[in-house]
Amino acid sequence: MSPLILRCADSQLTVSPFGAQALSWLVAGEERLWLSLNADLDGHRPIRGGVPLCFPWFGNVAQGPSHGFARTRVWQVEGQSQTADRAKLVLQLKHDAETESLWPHPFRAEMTYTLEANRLHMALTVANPGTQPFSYTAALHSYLRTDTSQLRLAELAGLPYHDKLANADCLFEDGANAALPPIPVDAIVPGLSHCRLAQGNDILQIDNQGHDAAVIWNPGPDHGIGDVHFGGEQEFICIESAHTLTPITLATGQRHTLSQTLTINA
Ligand code: TA6
Repeated sequence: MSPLILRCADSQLTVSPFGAQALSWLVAGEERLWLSLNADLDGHRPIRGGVPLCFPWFGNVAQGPSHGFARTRVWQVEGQSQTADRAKLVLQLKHDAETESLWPHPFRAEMTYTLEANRLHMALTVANPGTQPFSYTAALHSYLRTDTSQLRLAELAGLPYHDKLANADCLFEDGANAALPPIPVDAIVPGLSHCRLAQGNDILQIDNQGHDAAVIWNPGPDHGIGDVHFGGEQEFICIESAHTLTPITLATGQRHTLSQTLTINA
C-alpha cells in the first residue's frame, strides 16, 4: 500500500492509509518516531511502531481485536493541502458491515495530520451521525524514538498512575535519582498533558488534548513480542494521548477530538 508523504521546510511525514498510521517523521534529517524493522507493512496485521490509532476501544476487550479495528482498516484520503508553512492531510473511516459486526454503531472518524517546520499535530475526531448515543475509548499510541538508557521524564515525578503490569494504583518515585519511568512500564497517568523527551541533542515536547490520561509504555527486554526487532525496545518510549479512564459518549450529531502535538526544541 503506497504511503502518503507530507513535506514542510526540513520536515517530512509518512502516513500509511492502512490504519491512517504515521510511520515516519523526519526533522532536519533525524527520525523522531520509531518503527520496528520487523513491522508488517503488508496490511495483514497492526503495524508495530509509528502512531497506531486505537479506536473504538483502547486495550483488550472481549468483543474484538486489541486496541480496536481502526488500525487494521484502510482509511480514505479526504483532502490534502499545502501552504508555505504547513502541510495537511485528512483521512476518513466510516462504519460498514465489518465494523458493525464488531461494534454496532454508525460513526465517522477523521484523522488529521498537520505538519509544520518543527511541529506535528495529530487529531482524531469521531462523530456520531446515527440516531442513538454511543461510547468509545481511544488513543494515539505514539512510539517516540529515544535512547531508553538515558530516559528521564521529569514530569512523571511523584504523580499517581495505574500500573497495568501490577494491576495496582501507584505513585511514580520522586527525587533526583529516581528512574522515570522504571522499565518495563505500562502506566496510565490521569490527566497528564505535557511531557518533554530527549531525542539526541533535541528536546521533543509532547502535548495532549481531549484526553483523560497519558499512557506510558515500554515492554522492557523480556517482551517476547515478535514484531519488535531485537533490541528495539531500547529505542522508543510510547507516550500516548488516551481517553481510557472513562469512555467518551457522543449523542446524535456530537463529535469529540483527541489529539497530540509534538514539537521539537520547544
Ligand atoms: O498502550 C500500552 C498497551 O496497551 C500495552 O498494554 C501493550 O500491550 C501495548 O499497548 C501494545 O499493544 P499491541 O496490541 O499493539 O501489542
